[in-house]
Amino acid sequence: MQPITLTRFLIEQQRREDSACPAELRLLIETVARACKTIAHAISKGALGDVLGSLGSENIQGEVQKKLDVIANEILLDANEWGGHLAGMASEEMETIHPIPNRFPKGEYLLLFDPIDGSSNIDVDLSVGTIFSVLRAPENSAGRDVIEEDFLQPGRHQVAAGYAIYGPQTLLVLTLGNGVYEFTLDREMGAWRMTDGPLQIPSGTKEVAINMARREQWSPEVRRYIDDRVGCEAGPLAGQYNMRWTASMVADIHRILKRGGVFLYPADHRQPGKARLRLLYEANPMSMLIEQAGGRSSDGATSILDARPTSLHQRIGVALGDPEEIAALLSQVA
Ligand code: FDP
Repeated sequence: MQPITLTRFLIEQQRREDSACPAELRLLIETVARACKTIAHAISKGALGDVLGSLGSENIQGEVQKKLDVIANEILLDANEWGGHLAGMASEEMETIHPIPNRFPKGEYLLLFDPIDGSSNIDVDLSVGTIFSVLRAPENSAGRDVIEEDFLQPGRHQVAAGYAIYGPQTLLVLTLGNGVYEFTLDREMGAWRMTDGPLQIPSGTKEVAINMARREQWSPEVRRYIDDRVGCEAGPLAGQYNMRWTASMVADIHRILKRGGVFLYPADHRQPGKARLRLLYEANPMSMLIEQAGGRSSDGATSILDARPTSLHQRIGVALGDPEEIAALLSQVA
């Protein structure tokens, strides 16, 4: 028998007595998943589809936009605008929020996304992904256009989060707040089929993902934690740990969900507020997935899911993965 489809999984979630998946959310997730299929198709064309390379423009973060960043952003906007499930969207690639235009019916959800995460990998045929987060629009936004403040909710308020990973297989990894499930794209049938879940991060895996080239930005505590594991010659942990860094958060987090270990992108301890990863559409959805799979998230002080956002493109220091590794990291800080 074939594994169940995403559609069936979502309908079964909707039918549960303690359902956290009303029909509108189900349709929204189906729409995002459909858009990810379209993105996967565009990526797979590569040079033949003229989708590789840069556009010469910069996004709000001051980063050079790849053609696929813009293509994927458009695909997600077009797919989600007219369905009636959303009040607005926000994206890494757009300076301001995108309220649903008045010509379409509006719904009660907000969708935030990073259309292509790990963009530096696109042109060299390594894994990239799409990350998404779903929030409920605040009650006081009913009857008016949503504004940026409506999106500034802690990650704990997310009602769904997930990513698609475009790698050797195309996968969708999803949580609705009761476990994490993996679906593989069945290209012949055009369906997402469940291939794993509920995922539980394997404990005790001695793998660390961090960009060692940023060492000068790390606090003394992060340096100690890393030096004990991958820089040590004689300490008690010598020779036990391995390093992995793909420069694609989706790929690194997927490996941790499946195989264990820890992912770090610390804030720059020399400049308060300076960090690499974006809170609302990168750190929050990944933290929800990691915590739902038995892992832990931390910004160095609290769970990332409790961080209070103050702006749409805010950045944050990130530690995600095996709870024992996060505890070991935090014990350096205490
Ligand atoms: P990218 O900007 O290429 O989309 O989103 C930030 C991110 O990728 C993460 O996916 C990745 O983990 C990180 O940046 C890569 O950072 P480095 O350039 O420091 O390797």
